[in-house]
Amino acid sequence: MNMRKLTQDQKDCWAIDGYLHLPGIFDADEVAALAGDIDALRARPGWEPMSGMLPRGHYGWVERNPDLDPEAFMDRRDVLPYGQRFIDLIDRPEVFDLVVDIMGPDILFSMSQAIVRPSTRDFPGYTHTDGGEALRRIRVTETSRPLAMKALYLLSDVTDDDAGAFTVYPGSHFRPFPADRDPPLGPHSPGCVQLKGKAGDCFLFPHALWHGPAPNHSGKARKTLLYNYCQLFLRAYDFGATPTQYFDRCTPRQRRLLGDLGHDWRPGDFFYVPPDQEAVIYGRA
Ligand SMILES: O=C(O)CCC(=O)C(=O)O
Repeated sequence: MNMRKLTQDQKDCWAIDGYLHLPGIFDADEVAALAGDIDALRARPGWEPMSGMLPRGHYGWVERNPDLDPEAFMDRRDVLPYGQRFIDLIDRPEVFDLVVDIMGPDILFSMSQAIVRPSTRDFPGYTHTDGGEALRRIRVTETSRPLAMKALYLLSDVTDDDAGAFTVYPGSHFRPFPADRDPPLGPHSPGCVQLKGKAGDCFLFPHALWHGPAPNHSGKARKTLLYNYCQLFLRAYDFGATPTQYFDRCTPRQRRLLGDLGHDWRPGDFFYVPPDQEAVIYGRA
């Protein structure tokens, strides 16, 4: 299968700024369908942040989001079980092909997430890297493949400042970053850029890039889907074990990305790749 490759301009953007803006991945119908899918998650059980009850960044099981208003805050992890559209987004060709071009074929799908950022004066935004405390202290070089990266899909237009934009510090994945300032650097600090985009656009960025949400004073909620990928020797963050329960709804490539190596687990797995890895990921299997 012929997979898409980064253009030279995209390679330069990735190498220098550390992110890519891919406009128009979804058309208006698909945006509406996915936004509807996200709205429907609120009433269903799942993983959501448990502020104050668990270490920061951990999630707890809830029977439903406390607020059923589709414009209210929501941060739902592991959206794959909720529907085929969420599963099929794992290897959406217009985006996944570029992920493979950037990361190589020996990768896992590590995490999915649906976030709604309401319009509010109470949330100032924040800046962080992904992958927690450990990955924050690892910087790969310009010529290295990333350890992990993310696709952020916008399901709302973000055309103004402080409308819940995804913000980045371009190039920060290659530089020491003053992460210990008090107050911490955030979406209004020098060097931070609020990325504008339309519903249906996607942003790609490595976990090592300093980034985060801007405040949202726009009067409407900003909805996003986030899909993460990591090198095969790392691990997925959404599952304690390979999520076989929805394998019957996955293609062979999707199953491989979810950790199905084609045999029961044995030591050496994920460290050395299965012989058919490239054929499966490049879609020839
Ligand atoms: O835009 C958001 O709401 C969060 C995005 C982000 O910071 C992340 O995916 O780590």
